[in-house]
Amino acid sequence: MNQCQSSNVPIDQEVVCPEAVDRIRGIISTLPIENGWRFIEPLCLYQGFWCHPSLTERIMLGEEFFKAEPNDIFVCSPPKSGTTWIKALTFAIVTRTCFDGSTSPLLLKMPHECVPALHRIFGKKPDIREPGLPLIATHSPYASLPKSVLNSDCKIVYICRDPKDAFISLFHFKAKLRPQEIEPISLEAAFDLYCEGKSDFGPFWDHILGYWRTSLERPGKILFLKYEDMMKDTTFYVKKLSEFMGYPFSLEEEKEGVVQKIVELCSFEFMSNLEVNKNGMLFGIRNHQVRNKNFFRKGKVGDWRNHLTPEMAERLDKIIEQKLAASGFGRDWLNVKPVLEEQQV
Ligand code: PAP
Repeated sequence: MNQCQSSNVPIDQEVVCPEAVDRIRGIISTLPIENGWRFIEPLCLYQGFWCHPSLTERIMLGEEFFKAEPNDIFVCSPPKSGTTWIKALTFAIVTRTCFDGSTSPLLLKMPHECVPALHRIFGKKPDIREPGLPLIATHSPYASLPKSVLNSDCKIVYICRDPKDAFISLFHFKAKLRPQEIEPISLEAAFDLYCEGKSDFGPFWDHILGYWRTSLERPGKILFLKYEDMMKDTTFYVKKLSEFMGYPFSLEEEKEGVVQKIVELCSFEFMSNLEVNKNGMLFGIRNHQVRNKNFFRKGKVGDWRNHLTPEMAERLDKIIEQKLAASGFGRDWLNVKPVLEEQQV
């Protein structure tokens, strides 16, 4: 046992090297701060990404101390891009032989409680893994993942979403969590910050590109998914996910409709109507309580049209075009279709 390990440590106390925690807090206290969102905590800039200090602490601890197992599967995403959904799907896929549709823990626990998140609890528990479950979720950018994850063969599932919808989802979520004594930020001011890359785990374009580029270099390592594609053909992507994760459906399972049952169990309509997701609570940043229902707002593609002006959409589209589409990706998120290409067809 080295100095950073201890036995019999109660859950919910810092168990990773206290010296490391002090050192990391010292580093965080020197980072640039952004408080424009006027939220429970400001954002700090770590390794080129903005993140709440309490989460940055977990990310830094994870980078240094988390030991990936070869069978671990990391479920990664920028915020508000389908995390809850992909957690439910991956959980349902890997646990399907233990539970059926009437006994799944997803019926009683919110997906965030079923799949542990590195950036929330690492350092609070001796081992954040749930027994028998290979899944660990995080919003960490690719380069800030624990070194053992980057250097091992453990797999990564990544989901992202049209930033216009991800922004609207984030704006509504933060508005609901804001303590009453803090004055709300306007949609316009939040949008400016988002476009400047100053949002949770932003800049969104660098978050996406980190995983996208690695998925091209190491396709066996990262399965790169988009919310919109998954909405269009969930069945196809559930099969793809299960194959990638090493839990393929047998022909018999397919005939018995197991895939379809998972699709339905994890659907927005079904999940958002479960008692736990309507009335349950989670602990969020600094132990602020978050209503589970806040993770289930509309679950639609293109809701941004109800909130962004054409000018705002165009501004974000330009960023998508310059930062993402130029790297060969994300073109289908652009509101304005490329005229030249259409004329040539
Ligand atoms: P997180 O980053 O805080 O975990 P995340 O789950 O990534 O949040 O994003 C929440 C969005 O996913 C919400 O989108 P909206 O605000 O545009 O409605 C939420 O409604 C949507 N969502 C949650 N569960 C599902 C689901 N089962 N299917 C499809 N979309 C879902």
